[in-house]
Amino acid sequence: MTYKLAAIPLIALLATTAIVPAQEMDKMWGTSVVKLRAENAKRGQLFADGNYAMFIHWGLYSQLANKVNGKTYYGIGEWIMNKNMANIPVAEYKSLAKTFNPVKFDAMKIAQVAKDAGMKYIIITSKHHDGFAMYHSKANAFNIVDATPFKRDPMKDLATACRKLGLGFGFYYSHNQDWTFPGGGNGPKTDEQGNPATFDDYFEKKCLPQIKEITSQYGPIELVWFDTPGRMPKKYVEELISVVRKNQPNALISGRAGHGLGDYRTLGDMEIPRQNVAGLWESVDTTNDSWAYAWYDEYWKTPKEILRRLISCVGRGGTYMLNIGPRGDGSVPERATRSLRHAGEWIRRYPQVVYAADASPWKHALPWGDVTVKDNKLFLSVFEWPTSGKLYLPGLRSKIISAQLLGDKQTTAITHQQSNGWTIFQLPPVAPEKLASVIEVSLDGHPNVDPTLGIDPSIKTDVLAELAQVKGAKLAQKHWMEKFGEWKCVHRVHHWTPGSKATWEVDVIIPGDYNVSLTYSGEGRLVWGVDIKGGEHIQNQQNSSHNYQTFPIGWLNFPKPGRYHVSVSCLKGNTEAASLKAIQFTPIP
Ligand code: FHN
Repeated sequence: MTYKLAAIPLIALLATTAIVPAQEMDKMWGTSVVKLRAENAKRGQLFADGNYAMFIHWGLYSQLANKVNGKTYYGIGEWIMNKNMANIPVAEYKSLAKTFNPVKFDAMKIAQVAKDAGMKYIIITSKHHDGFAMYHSKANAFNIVDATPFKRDPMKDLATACRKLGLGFGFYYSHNQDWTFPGGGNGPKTDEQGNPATFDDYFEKKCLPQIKEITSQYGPIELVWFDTPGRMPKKYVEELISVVRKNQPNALISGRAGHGLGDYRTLGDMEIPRQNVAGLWESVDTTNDSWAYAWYDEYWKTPKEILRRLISCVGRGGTYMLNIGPRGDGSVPERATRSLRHAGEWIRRYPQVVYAADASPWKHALPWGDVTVKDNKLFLSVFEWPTSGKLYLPGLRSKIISAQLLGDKQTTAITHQQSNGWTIFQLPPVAPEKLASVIEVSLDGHPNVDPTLGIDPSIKTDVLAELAQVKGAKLAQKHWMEKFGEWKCVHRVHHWTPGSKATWEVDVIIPGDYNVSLTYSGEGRLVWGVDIKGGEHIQNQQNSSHNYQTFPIGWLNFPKPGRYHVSVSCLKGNTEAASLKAIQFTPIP
């Protein structure tokens, strides 16, 4: 049988540089909320306890490293054969197998990097959209053992290495898309003899048998990570899931299996949520910009960025899976390893901040960092150390039993005081840690918090548009690609109409003037107004560009401590196109 791809086919969707509607992203990623069933939580013990995993994109495409016939293609490397990248014909792409010989692949070394990084399991591409199996598949000869000079199954080595080091192991599998097998999603429409091929052909001859293989040849695995279900009919997904359940009853299945049939939800690629997300979920991200190795891609995440993104995920209630893309020879780029290990050393000093930690009761990050929780303890990870010597924590209602600044060598008790519903911790002038310092706050019970946004009196407070109440304009998430396949997303307020506004309730501890700026994109000059309900109004004209940029608006006065409603309106210019991402308040010293 055949099935029709959507009105906006997946491939066209990925080719677009424009904003992609949220429903289409949902169809591509299958990110619609997965029902949290009790058994999911049980299966997901490693996932929920671990909170941090390694993703690996490695395949034939890694050999090309985004360069074909001397030309460099910018974007996600595993898509190199696609027509939006180098457009490599199927036969030509398949012949790459003849030269694929990853002699530098060292499974133990990779597993050790994951271990040193503090990751708890590894998920690797067993077959990506290109259809090449990175394991020994009896079902299809286009695989690393039968089609390459390497002739070995590196997945066996990696599964063994993970087990030796006490790491979980699992497979990525592209179940819908297969660009080289007749009938596969976005693949050839006819077989070698020119006969029409159907999705059924691909499913029965390749996909289903390969799922049986990867779930039966590598011992117990923790996870099967299906991807891009597109509009794959439900019956196929159900069949695959029943195979996984039968062969690996304890393995989790990613939400991208489709039709809400997975065990948990995977957010959009490279998406770190800004507000707490309920249920079992993960964010997937990569150490540079591409998933698979790309020779030019040297834009690495620093150890601090890795920790910030990891702790943001844990703080929002989820799990973080961070990708590396080994080279075609199997080696791993050193800069990725270095950043991962460096961040891992920090995690080893503060495991309680990350593993089995619960979401922040503030429900969003705070200006200086983030909060994670374990039982009656709060862990404040301070990424921006306040030079004022005071750390301001808004809205904590629970009684504090003790507060201490954790350190590698010593733990220092710190004092605190309460003022207008805020807790102010007295800190030494110099942070004990370079990446993030941790304050452990023990409470007399489970944390009780008022999550109202606080305006920090010592550092800049960035208040996101997605936390606003919006009237007369639209608040929606927007996804777009920076480079091909490099997804970005933002929640923004747009389509401003006369009288429309975005309003936040904020809590001020120290009254006075604050410098207000707005982060937005748009066309031409725009006039923005910022109001305090019952108080001051300021407005200003600034330019705009298609990229989100921050522009100053002016000073705004909060006359006394307490609660305020602050509103932003787009008053003049192309208000339809104006897209507000955030408002910032910077204290004036
Ligand atoms: O198309 C794939 C892409 O190549 C990569 O594997 C990512 C990882 O999440 N998943 C798909 C796009 O969302």
